[in-house]
Amino acid sequence: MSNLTSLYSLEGKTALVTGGYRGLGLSISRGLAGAGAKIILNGRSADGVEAAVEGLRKEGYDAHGAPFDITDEKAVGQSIENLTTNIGPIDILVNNAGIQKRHKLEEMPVEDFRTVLEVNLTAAFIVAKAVVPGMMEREGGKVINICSLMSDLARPTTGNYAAAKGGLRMLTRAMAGEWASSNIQVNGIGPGYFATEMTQKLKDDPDFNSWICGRTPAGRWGMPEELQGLAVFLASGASSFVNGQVIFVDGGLTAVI
Ligand code: GCO
Repeated sequence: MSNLTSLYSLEGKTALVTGGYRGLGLSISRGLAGAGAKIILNGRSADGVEAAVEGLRKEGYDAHGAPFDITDEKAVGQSIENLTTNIGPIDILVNNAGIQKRHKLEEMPVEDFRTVLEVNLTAAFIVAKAVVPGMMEREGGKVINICSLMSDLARPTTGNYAAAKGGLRMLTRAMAGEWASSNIQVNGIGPGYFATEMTQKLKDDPDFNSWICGRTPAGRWGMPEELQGLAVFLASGASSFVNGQVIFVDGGLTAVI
């Protein structure tokens, strides 16, 4: 294996991907597995996690399931302890899980604001807080926070999501600042518009689809596999001196007005 190829290898590494059983999380999980990582897929749906694990195993990957509620600090702590004992220490954490509850702000139930912040932002803190002590003991690790184009830009009806993803961008910087000295690199990925379960209704809307294709310099929606290369880079030794950055994978959308 050439030195450069080994730089991107995840052989011998274990990655936990929250919300990793579907959508962008599953695509990222497949990319990390393809680079050699042992993959642990998290999700609230035990059936969904099991199906995704079976699928990755059929593709020849070393995949495991971990259905737990990432917003429940006690459940997270217990799950991370069990995973470390039964599968091995977690070298790579991808905080991917996220939900949307779209409303006009003035009509948004406070509960929907709270829930989106809880899942998309606070949970990233809860899971990282449970995983990072082990990384510190082993003097190294990787945390990848799945931010969004909405870490920088908002659009009507997504104020809770934009607030959460904007916070996640700053939390990424805060984590990087506090954990870099332990050789833990924390960075973010900011997806633009990708066709997933969460956005299918938007993509099926001719007016919205036309707007996004016009607003995005690449003139199209992203394909979930187009996140895999950056995920592998940020999870590997190739990014050992990259800290606190959010890199947008958005066809140029955030680069232009
Ligand atoms: C929306 C979309 C967006 C994107 C997401 C990509 O309602 O406009 O759900 O929020 O999907 O931000 O990162």
